[in-house]
Amino acid sequence: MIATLRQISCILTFVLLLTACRQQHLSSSDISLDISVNGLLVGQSQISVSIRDKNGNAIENPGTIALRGDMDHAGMAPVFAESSQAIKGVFTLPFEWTMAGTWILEANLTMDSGEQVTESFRYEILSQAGDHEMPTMDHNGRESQRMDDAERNGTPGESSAVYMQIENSGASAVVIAAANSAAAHQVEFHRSVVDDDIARMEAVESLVIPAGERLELRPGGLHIMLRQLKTDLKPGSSIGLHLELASGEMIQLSIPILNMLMDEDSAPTAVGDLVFSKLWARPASAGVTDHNDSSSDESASSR
Ligand SMILES: [Cu+2]
Repeated sequence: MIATLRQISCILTFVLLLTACRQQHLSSSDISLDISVNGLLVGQSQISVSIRDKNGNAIENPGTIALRGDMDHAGMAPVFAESSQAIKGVFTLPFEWTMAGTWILEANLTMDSGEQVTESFRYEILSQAGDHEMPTMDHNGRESQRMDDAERNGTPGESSAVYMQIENSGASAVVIAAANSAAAHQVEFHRSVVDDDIARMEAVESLVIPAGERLELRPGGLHIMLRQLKTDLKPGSSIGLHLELASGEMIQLSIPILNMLMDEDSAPTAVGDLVFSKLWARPASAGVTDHNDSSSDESASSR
């Protein structure tokens, strides 16, 4: 009897809370976020983000929208845009596609209540000159492809890139012959190159820092590629990176995982003649890999 009363009062409180919430603000689950892009060629475009409630009605002051565009390979620089001015529930933002290729556009709405709604979309951006290859998009008047969670978690996942500046104050050139990290199965030196507005990456055998010079690893240029990640790279965490010099010397660095590099993040590390600064790596999630751990547990228990 007491339990029943308590249950009833619980339900009542819940209903009251729900009603109160509904009156104050919309919850994030009541919101739908849609994107339309005016311009799918390299260069300036205009992106409209419309925020509607469940019934399709425009929401007057939805909050602040933040766009982040990433190319599907990790070596390129992301593009950002932000606006808190919506007209009849629609934000209109200028956005620049800096390269041709596949882009993942993430739209994040922060409501006045602090709640957030995030959706990701995939776009194929073509170069101005007119490409030979047709983009992989549907032709039903929708140029975007909403991504499901599995896709989102897998992309740009599995790979990330490490950036840094290396200064050589010594009298002879330093050659970094190899790199490895416990965070990835494969670590390679890459260079992002652009041919006819198409971005691609090519492998570089070693990193050479001439005497008295500085080598810059940055988005859109040289980078250290982490492939087949073993662990998720979460913003705020860090990973270890070993560099092997041609001289045989080993250098151990700690690389912070950052969404983007800020000045305050750069703490230089000096090793011999070299000074490493502006170290960072892109967040990414490890791909779906084999789960050998669980199978070994099984074989242990069956014995
Ligand atoms: Cu790369």
